[in-house]
Amino acid sequence: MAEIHGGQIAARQLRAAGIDTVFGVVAGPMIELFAGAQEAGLHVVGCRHEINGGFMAQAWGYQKKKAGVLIVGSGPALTNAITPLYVATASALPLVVLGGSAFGGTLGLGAFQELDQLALAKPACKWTGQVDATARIAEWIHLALGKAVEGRPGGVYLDFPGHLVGKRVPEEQVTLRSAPEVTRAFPDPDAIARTADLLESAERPLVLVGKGAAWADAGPALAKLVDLGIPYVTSPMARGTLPDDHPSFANAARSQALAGADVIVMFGGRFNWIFGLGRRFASGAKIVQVDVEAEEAFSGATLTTAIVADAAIAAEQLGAALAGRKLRSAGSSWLAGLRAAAAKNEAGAEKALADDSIPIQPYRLVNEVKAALPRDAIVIEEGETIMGICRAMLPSYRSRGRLNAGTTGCMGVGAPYAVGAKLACPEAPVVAVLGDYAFGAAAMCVETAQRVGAHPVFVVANNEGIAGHMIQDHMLPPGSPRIAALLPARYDKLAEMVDGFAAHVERPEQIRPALEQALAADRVAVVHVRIDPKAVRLGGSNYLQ
Ligand SMILES: Cc1ncc(C[n+]2csc(CCOP(=O)(O)OP(=O)(O)O)c2C)c(N)n1
Repeated sequence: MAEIHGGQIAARQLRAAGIDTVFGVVAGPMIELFAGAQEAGLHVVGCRHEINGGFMAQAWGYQKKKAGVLIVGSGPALTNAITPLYVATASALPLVVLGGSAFGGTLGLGAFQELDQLALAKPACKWTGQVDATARIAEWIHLALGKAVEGRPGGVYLDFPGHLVGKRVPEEQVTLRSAPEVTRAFPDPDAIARTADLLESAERPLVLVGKGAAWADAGPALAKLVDLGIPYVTSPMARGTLPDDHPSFANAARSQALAGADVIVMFGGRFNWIFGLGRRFASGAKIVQVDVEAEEAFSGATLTTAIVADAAIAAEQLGAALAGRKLRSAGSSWLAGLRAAAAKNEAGAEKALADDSIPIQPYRLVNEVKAALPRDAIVIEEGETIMGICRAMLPSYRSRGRLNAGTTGCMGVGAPYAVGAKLACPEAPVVAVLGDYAFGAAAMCVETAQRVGAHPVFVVANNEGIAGHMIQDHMLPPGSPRIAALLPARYDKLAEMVDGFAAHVERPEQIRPALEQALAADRVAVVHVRIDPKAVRLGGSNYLQ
């Protein structure tokens, strides 16, 4: 009777669920899982740190609309995976961590890497489980993959007690599970009819778009709504769900839009700090929220109605309900006023965008990236100063094509997100504009990227520190040792280290050719741009808004 070990069972279930790529750092007691995955023909991406692997996996999963899978060993390997689990859950990205833990039979005695891994993972996860028998591994993986992607996506941890991993069981005892068809949540027709009436009679309607709408691929359905002349504002990562050159796109007049609207319909986003905790609206404004989770109805925003539904289906039905009706706001000055405000806000940065100075000003760098950016690019931005400027200035035209520090503002996500996204979408140009701190926090991803044949372009905006020298010079004691300012290191050397494409840029006119060569290089690319350490973003911090 043929016997198979736990790693082979896991790999077969992953394969059956349509997972062809997994991420991880090879470690005990999970070596059999890596071996099983390779034997089953999965692409196993060996990462340089579990935190990077967890971010790669969640970006891969977000692009593929599947669970991103990270395999880690016990003890410190698992603690390293807690941050990506927390980020995945907070940012609603699909991640499954399969973590080995110490062998049963020795627990309590100081076993190697002994740790209550489930307890540690729990607050960072939407679901946790622990394998209780080798023959049930397929079933546990089936559960974990489903929990990560259904409802609101998030982080899931499945613990593998070490002694169950290498154990062999007769093949007949193993049953692979197949995923059920999960229908998408349809909205209450009555609530849709009432929301359509609200939008029809609104003087200043506004649509808000969150990452749930991107996950639901709601762009075409949302277009039917905003094409009626309704302005819309997106969360930073929902950019591109509708192309940013849509005439109703109002992110550049976001404050005016939020404060001025009298009817707001939110699709797939949460009223957390990213939308001002739901407190930025005019008093008396009517707010309808469409979300797959009913509990989201209770937040800082005072809702008129919460519609529990898939964002694409709700948008489609709302569009159908409004077809042929004339909105009261049509032809009014509401959309035109926001467009004018957006143009004025954008004009405020015009001089900075064209600045010829040396050292290079960050707005000029971002303007050059914008000019070189292919329309189908996946764009990633990270840092404090540079992320804020990219968010304001770089467009997105592709659904799920925008990734950044997200709900948790976590630094160190940008480089691994770029690798994970590139592995999921090899045909897409992937451009990650990262601060020097942000890039440095995950810089070994350059080696991983080159080794696994994922070739993003990393643009390192080097202003020599955390928010350049701003914090060091103005917020820390004068003359104190440098803790926020960093050395003017040559990060392009990291690309040279692995025979990637490296460019070092100090003058504005060198930026575009370097970017164009990097995009065409077919190797991992680091375009290192020295920018003014004293330069700040117009308009203040990303996190204190
Ligand atoms: C994991 C984590 N640690 C620390 C911070 C605090 N923090 C916010 S922005 C930032 C770095 C910004 O510097 P850089 O990436 O060089 O971009 P710049 O602001 O200089 O453009 C840090 C450390 C954080 N957000 N996340």
